[in-house]
Amino acid sequence: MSDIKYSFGLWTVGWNAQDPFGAATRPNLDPAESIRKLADLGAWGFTFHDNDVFPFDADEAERQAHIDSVKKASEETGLVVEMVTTNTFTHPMFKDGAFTSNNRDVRRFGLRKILKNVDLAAELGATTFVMWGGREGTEYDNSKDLNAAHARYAEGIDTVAAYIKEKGYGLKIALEPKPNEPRGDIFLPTIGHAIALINTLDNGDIVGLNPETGHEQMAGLNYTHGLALALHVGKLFHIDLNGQHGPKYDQDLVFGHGDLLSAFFTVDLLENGFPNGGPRYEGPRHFDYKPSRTEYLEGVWESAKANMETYDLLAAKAKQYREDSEVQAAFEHAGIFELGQPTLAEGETFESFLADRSAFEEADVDAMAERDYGLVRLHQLALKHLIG
Ligand code: 3MF
Ligand code: MG
Ligand code: MG
Ligand code: MG
Repeated sequence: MSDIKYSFGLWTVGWNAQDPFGAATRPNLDPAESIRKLADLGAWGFTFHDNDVFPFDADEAERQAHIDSVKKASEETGLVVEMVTTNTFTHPMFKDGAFTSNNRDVRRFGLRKILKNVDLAAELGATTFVMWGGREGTEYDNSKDLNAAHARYAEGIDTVAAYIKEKGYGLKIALEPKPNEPRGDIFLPTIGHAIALINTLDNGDIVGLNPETGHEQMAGLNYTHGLALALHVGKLFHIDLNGQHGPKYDQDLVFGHGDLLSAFFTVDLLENGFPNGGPRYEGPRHFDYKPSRTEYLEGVWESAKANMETYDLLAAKAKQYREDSEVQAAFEHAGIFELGQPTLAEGETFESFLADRSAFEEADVDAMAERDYGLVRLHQLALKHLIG
């Protein structure tokens, strides 16, 4: 495996493949065993929900024993706990949400569960705290006061952020948008929605995003564009990589096993950055996928390996693509470097801009209309690098 920092959620390889229509097809795995196995496969880190490691109803001694077992595996293998997240979706009490439940007692319980897990995340040295509001949403538009629901969501996130600051923890919160499933409509369905709410928070400086490939594609959106916006506004704190075939249920396929061309451009952005420079993602390449229900244990580890292998292959292809002089010439021809130039000249005033007759009155609009950008040729060059 390459020196890229790969990490996996313990709930990914640990999924026993129970789905809404059928029973588990695999046994539950011991988290410590999964950590050892992931280390053998070449991973760098792992992540987990509180209840991936200990049961919801564990008493303090039981909880600590489970945490100690994971800690030991982490220390023995050198695998880093880079992110921790909280399960506020499995227990029936969360059926109407955690931060946005109509029931205030549920909201207070959910907040306490999350704060307790923030303490654990800090103790284990994690740097990111993900919040996926899986049950924050509705099936029916009259189920909630939708303004109050967004206010309670913001209150919940802001309270967790304030707690992190008060404790002096080195943690940042990353919200994970998803349009639907398990709720009919989930609040903060896309990267853009989440950014809008983050901008209203008192402690929004430590709140960003954990976009998932499949979640954006479920909404019919372009994952790479979403990552670009999040980078542009300084909010790409973490990522969930996986595979998805367009708008349908959340498939959580191996990275690259869905829209391969999209995966290529995602890797190109992550590994090579924007063509004109700009903000870069420095965090781990984190996979949130599910070994398909048809696989048994061998298939679990094959599929885990496939995520890293696919990413490595795409990273190598993307490097060759960027280093290809024909591609660079096609970038130039397409105006990709020209887009890096500000539209107004440095220090240009409205007066000088309005006086520039070449920009408007005497502009050659026919020449502009007839320009051939060569974008199909450029895309074909990418395709040749990918499959040639
Ligand atoms: C659901 C998800 C979640 C989140 C996780 C936070 C169970 O579609 O993607 O995985 O990623 O809760 O990291
Ligand atoms: Mg998901
Ligand atoms: Mg998914
Ligand atoms: Mg996810």
